[in-house]
Amino acid sequence: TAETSTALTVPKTELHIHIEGALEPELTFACAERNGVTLPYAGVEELRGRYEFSDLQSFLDLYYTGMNVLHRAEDFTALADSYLTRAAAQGVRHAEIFFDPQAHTTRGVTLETVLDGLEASLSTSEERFGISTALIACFLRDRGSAEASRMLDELLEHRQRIIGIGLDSAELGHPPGDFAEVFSRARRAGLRLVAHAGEEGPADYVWQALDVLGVDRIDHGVRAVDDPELVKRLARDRVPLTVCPLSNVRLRGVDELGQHPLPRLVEAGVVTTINSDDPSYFGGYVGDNLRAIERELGFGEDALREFARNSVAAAFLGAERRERLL
Ligand code: ES4
Ligand code: ZN
Repeated sequence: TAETSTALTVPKTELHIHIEGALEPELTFACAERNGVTLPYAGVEELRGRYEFSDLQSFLDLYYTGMNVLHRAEDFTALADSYLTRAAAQGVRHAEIFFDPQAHTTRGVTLETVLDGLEASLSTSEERFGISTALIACFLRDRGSAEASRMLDELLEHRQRIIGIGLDSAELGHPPGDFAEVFSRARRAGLRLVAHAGEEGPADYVWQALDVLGVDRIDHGVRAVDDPELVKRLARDRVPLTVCPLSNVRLRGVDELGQHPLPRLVEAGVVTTINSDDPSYFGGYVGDNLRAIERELGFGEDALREFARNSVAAAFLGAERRERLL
């Protein structure tokens, strides 16, 4: 039953969750009301009804529009609390949470407001929800490397508030190699590095993320299955992939869950982890993703536990917390 399924009960670490993608329609409307924003939807059900996507860009359009209701620090606090509440209900014990600074600063919300708001929730996540948390700031690759470089300067003024940087948004035409200088500066500042690659983009973008950026993990990476040499490299070097099965289906990266490349990656010995990406938009939180692959791809209890162990191993954690999660 749902109550006892391993998918729900196994202690989980989540490594690929965009906090702005945890914005549920109810909170969108609540923030709109208190901030005097008029939404082009009659209500929660109409908004949720728009969550039908043909590709990554069709999702991003709605995602960036949705977050326009986030203005004050309290809005970001409520967003993080909403995520923690749902994640705790699905057994999450540790979460490394992405946020998109440029999606806010470019519309007049300061980095400080975003960080203050998120931290007001996350700084007590362990006491309140049993979930340790850390923040990863992602650059919007479609806005280019010059803007990313300026945002890194600003982030470095808050160096101690984030554990790493990432690279997200529209992938095609925006290869990782463009961000070589930004990532090398971040590395020198002691930040951990991740990048979305091989979500819609080709296997070559995964190679660039590895060889040019030197990332610690690849976000998505599913297109690696098109390149046997790349699969071998990922397996040999134990580079973790943060796979998001329901996201790939909703954004039409795969036709249906039963066709997902995850089993091929696992079979080839690639270290894979299961994550929710944008849980409000893609039909579920991390436990829902695990239940879906259990049902549609036939992964059993041992496999689900292995995904959870892989996530703990791939997390940017100190030895003490890591031990407690195993
Ligand atoms: C994202 Cl699914 C996905 N891909 C790329 N960038 C993103 N930002 C938020 N969700
Ligand atoms: Zn993502």
